[in-house]
Amino acid sequence: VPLQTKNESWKFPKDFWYGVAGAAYQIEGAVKAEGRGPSTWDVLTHRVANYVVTNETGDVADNNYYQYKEDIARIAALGVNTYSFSISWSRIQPFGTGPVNEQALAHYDDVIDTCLEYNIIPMVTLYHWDTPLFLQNSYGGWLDSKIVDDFTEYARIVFNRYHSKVQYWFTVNEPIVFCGFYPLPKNYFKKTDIPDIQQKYYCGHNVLLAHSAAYHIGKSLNSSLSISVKHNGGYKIPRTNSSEDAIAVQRAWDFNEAWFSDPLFLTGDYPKYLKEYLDTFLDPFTDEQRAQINGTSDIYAHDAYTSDIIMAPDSGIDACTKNESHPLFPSCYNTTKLYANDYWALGPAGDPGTPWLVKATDWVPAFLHYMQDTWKPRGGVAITEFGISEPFEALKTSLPTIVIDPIRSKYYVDYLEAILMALSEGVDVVGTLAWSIYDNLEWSSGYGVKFGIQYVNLTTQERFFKASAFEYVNMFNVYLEK
Ligand code: GBH
Repeated sequence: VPLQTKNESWKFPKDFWYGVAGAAYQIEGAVKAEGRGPSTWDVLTHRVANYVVTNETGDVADNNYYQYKEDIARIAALGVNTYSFSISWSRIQPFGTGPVNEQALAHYDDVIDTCLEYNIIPMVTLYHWDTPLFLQNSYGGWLDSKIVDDFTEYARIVFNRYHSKVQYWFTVNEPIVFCGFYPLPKNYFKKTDIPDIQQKYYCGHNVLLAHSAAYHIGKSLNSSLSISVKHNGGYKIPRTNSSEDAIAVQRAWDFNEAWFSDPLFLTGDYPKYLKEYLDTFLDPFTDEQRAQINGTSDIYAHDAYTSDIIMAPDSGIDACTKNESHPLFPSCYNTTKLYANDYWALGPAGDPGTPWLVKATDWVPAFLHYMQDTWKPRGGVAITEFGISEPFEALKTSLPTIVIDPIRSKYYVDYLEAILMALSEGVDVVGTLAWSIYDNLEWSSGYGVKFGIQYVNLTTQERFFKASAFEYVNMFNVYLEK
């Protein structure tokens, strides 16, 4: 009888990076400080009633703009080795184009230098959803190809300033998500003639051009930089083994991850089914553009929180086309996606505030294999966000300084074990980033949905570790190759 389980030999490689992540608008606050210009999110939070369910804003958030030194010291003390944050474009260029704000550049210099002092690897995301308002209102932001040059110029400024200190870069966070914000609420932003259902794809088109242009600028400054897009989505599991569900799964990949991953890693162009659809209203990429886009992502960076069950509609895989003008109209895909919570017991139900997220850690090895085998990233696969929200009130213990969060702890332990298993099976996983460094503005869900491995008292701005922070780092104490 074998006494040892196979995890005897499990190891994270020596150079594995393991850290925590946050994003500018969700944590910084200080929205009017040191020359910051407004972004789309200032309008969404201040002007659009109930866009954030609680009508909360990022005005103060976690006060990270002022407490970053304490924040970095705390994560260093915890024992992780990486901090991933985003830069606010409208701090660097208050109008998104034109004048550069030296105070903001000096601020992020200090954030980066503080990381380096503590031996924390800084990772920078250029854009995590906060479009400078001037760009949104002058030409529609990501809907217009003008943003390609503006983003490229912004990237040039930031790469120029920090390329000798920062090795890991992400240009844009989750384009599927922020392109999906379009159409933005009417009457608050510049009007556009692009039909609602096409807007997200115009956005995606400009994202691919802007990202790839920025990539080439970064690489020309320093060819050893690692520059990637942060992808997102769930692993796609067919509801049954029917051939229709298999088609539904393939469509789901095509209209989500592959929308950006196939152009970046494989072909410079969209996956087949998506391309057929997009060619009905977008100019196809030119040969030159395809050459510019192809190969411009070093790691397959995925924010992989969960899995989704995918099925063909009850009325058949093509039933959704009946009243549509094109056989691959994306509603075909939309009607096939089911939240795991509702349809299949993948794991314990999550926070009611995040119905899209269940703990589906059993599927992580298959997911990692799929990413590596499908997109073959030269820099390996990384989980650049993972985590689970857990309501706080029920979890507060009598101790004043620690929060017990068993659902999150179990999620991190099981997820990291699944990564160890995938590593032992040959998947080149290079790092993980826990979302999030602490509870923060969970976008339109407000502050009540809590993903942090630290709790923040938003009145006093005091930080408290949760138990999951220690569980997370302990996995590396135990399994990191010495
Ligand atoms: C990440 O997105 C973000 O990068 C990060 O800023 C955020 O705080 C974190 O997740 C936690 O949510 O409400 O049913 O329409 C993860 C991908 C895509 C998951 C949008 C939630 C909305 C589902 N997210 N999705 S629904």
